[in-house]
Amino acid sequence: MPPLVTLEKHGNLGVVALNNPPVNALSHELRRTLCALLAEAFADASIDAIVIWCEGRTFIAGADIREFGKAPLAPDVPEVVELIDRAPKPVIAALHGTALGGGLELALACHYRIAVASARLGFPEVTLGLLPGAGGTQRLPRLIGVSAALDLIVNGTLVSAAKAHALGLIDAVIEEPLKEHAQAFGARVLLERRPLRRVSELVAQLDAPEQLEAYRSSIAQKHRGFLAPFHCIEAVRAAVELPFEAGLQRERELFVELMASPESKAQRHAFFAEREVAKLPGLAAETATRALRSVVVVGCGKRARALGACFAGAVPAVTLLAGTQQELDNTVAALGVSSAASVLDGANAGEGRAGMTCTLDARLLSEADLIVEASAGDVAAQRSALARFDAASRPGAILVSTLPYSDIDTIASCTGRPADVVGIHVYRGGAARIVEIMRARDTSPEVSATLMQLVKSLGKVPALVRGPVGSRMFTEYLREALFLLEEGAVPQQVDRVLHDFGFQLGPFAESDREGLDIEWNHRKARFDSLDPRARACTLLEQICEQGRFGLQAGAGFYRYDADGNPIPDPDLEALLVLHSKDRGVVRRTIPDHEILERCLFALINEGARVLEERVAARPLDIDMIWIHGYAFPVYRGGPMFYADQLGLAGVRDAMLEYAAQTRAEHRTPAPLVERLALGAKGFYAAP
Ligand code: 3H9
Repeated sequence: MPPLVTLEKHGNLGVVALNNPPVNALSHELRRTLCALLAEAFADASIDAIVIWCEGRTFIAGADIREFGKAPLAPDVPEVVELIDRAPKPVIAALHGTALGGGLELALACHYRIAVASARLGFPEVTLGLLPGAGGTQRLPRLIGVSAALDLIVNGTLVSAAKAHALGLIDAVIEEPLKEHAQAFGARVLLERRPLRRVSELVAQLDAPEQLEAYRSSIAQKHRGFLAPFHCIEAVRAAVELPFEAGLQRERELFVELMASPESKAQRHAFFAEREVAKLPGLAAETATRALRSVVVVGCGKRARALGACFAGAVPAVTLLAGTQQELDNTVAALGVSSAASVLDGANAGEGRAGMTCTLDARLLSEADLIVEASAGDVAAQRSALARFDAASRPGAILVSTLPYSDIDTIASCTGRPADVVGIHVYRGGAARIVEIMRARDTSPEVSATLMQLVKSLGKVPALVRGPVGSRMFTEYLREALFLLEEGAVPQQVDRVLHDFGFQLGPFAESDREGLDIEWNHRKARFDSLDPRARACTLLEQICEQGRFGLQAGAGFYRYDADGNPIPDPDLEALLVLHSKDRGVVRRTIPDHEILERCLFALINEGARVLEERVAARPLDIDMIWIHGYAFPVYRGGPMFYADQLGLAGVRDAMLEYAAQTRAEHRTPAPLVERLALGAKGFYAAP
């Protein structure tokens, strides 16, 4: 292995190169070697200035996150940074790739900073539930002012080299190759006898006396539930109110507090889970994939348009196949709209407009590499559609089902090529970052790998599963919420409790937004298999039978005003009261904590069943689906991580208690919950 750090002499310049792939994280061994070589360069009388740069694809991307939570080993990142600040000769940081977190802090302690044009700089610590803990919160406001510093630190925004230069964060944008131009810059610093510019010696000042309070109020709603953004503001306050050394100490205290917080633990878990989710055990990284040059999405409805817009970002030819002239005309008209409505919703809206066409010509099926069924509303229709595609398409074409609740094995079995069949589920009309890829029993690894690669190329996170996960868990969550309505709660109370927990929307507002017909159809399809209480809880059909299909229809669990804002509806509440009476249920005031626990535990319990049945391979797949698909608060780490933090014995006991209290059989803890609770284990430590 090449050394992690080297020191070369070029005339009177010392060039320190870091080489710690993939992202030059500041690991312990790297810090140790770096300090030793810096000390050597400081002591070497033949070296007048030092350039620090990195081999590989990036400058230092931060502290080594894998060391977090372990006993700190000296020298720590702040020690390295302060060593550079106190250097007796100019130190120049030469940046490329991403200079992030501790990496940018190291650069800020240097006396000059230069970057190539493609470099990006920032403090993403806040996304890990942390703050820059190696002087970043003290130096950045001193260098670029409080307002710009708050923006970078609190929002984790990355800036380009040009922007960084405009802000005064770097001294120059230089040409490539980096190493040579950095040395030339170093030589200039010496030639011009530029002074040692220590950022720590500058002064940070507020623009207005109430600036920090005003900023805090302005971010309160956006960062609701998170701890780190508010600690970041406090650290910046220290930069303006305290001398540098005392400010560093305050920053350290706040950093240590965050590091120990459940919020940061959950966010760090989410960081690694997001990278792990795409590496599925059993699907080798080198699995071959098929080329995707053309995709036909069959249908022109909401689902089809959302899928088409997604794919158009990554596949050269994406065509929506209309069933009728009317559909074709409507879709073409919708494609022409310039607002972000309909087709262009989602992250890839721009590309979607450029790359998508619509046709009536079904002969296109014979040329497609991927055919997506997005028009059928039930399993029978989906089966017959896939059988038709099977006959019409060429060998090797991949056939995709998109029903969120469908049994993918049943659908695949209606074709003569089950190895080529797979299901996908996009969330929030394709705007969510997660895509569930549902492989059937016989789906070939090549087909799974092709879909995983496609999803990654869309900038989204793929979760490879054996059947519906998110929607299946949502059904149980909603069912519990409906039982609460039956027992005495109203939608706005349940939604408020889940919103306060950290969801953007509670289960009723979420269902209204997605459309109640989806859950209703699913309920009808499996009515016979429901337990007696679920069958008797007919609230969903009563609401849908009134045409209240949710937000689009103007009413669902709420009524909606012209701007789509939900309004609690007395008619709905009257319906609830009548329903409870018919069922012989005496309505009661249900405490918030009961609402929260019953809804969350229903979710967790179904997650346990999903794991037990191996529909999801790992708890992290479920956590990613819920964080990205349903906006489960990332600072709680996802339902399975959260359950582990609560302790499964407590979850099991509470479920049994509620079951006894409300005599609801379905709340029996899943066998996996029982087993783990008995063994004092969690989902993430399951045998
Ligand atoms: C910090 O600096 C605290 C200080 O303020 C104070 C200290 C006292 N450490 O994302 P990728 C791994 S906090 C360890 O797939 P990309 C990553 O897990 C840190 N490992 O690549 C993955 O491993 P694997 C502040 C790290 O090109 C591999 O590298 N910095 C770290 O899509 C490739 O990553 C951050 O928060 C790390 N710091 O994106 C930056 N970073 O191959 C976090 C990455 O085993 N990192 N890995 O799955 C990123 O945002 C992206 O990784 C980056 C590259 C943009 C750099």
